[in-house]
Amino acid sequence: MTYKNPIGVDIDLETGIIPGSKKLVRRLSDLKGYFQDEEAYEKLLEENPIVYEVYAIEQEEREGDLNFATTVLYSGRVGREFFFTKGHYHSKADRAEIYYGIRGRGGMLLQTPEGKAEWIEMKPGTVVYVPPYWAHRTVNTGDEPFIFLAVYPADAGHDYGSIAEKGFSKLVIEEDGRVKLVDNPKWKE
Ligand code: S6P
Ligand code: ZN
Repeated sequence: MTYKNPIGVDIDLETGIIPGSKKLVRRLSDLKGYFQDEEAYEKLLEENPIVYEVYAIEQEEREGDLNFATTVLYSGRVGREFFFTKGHYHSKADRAEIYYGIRGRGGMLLQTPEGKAEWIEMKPGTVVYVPPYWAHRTVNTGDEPFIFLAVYPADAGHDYGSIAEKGFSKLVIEEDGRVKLVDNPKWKE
């Protein structure tokens, strides 16, 4: 039997950086078709800001093993919609996940394949359990980077297809300085 070596790392709680991790950058141009307000999207595309960065330590896709990653989701809006991550189901749909809030304010939008949505507010210290089968997307509703840790099965994988195509049944928007969830007019089951 050969054993893997344990890992201990310190997350930089200001920047979200995990030493030795693999970095992924998502700019606004990577999120084409995701936001409701296409005009506002095209306008902001001139700047093409970074929407989020992911710092991941991942293992081979094997049952029983775990990956972990921080996400740094920047503050911003496209029209009235707050910046968000793409959102996904897991390729192995029954794989669950744990999130832990590190910095900033935001929340998680979750959804069953039938479109039943849940919104869970997150701040530093909040733990969110993502049950099997639920799609999940994080949203920055604050004015500083929203940073969190995710721990997920190494064989979970990401299924972006259906969210890229249909989105979530709810939109998270700003209205009169408040965070509001409204029905997505484009949602179809
Ligand atoms: C992985 C976990 C997170 C996200 C990250 C970016 O299962 O849920 O690390 O990958 O927050 O979001 P997305 O939807 O672009 O993968
Ligand atoms: Zn996930």
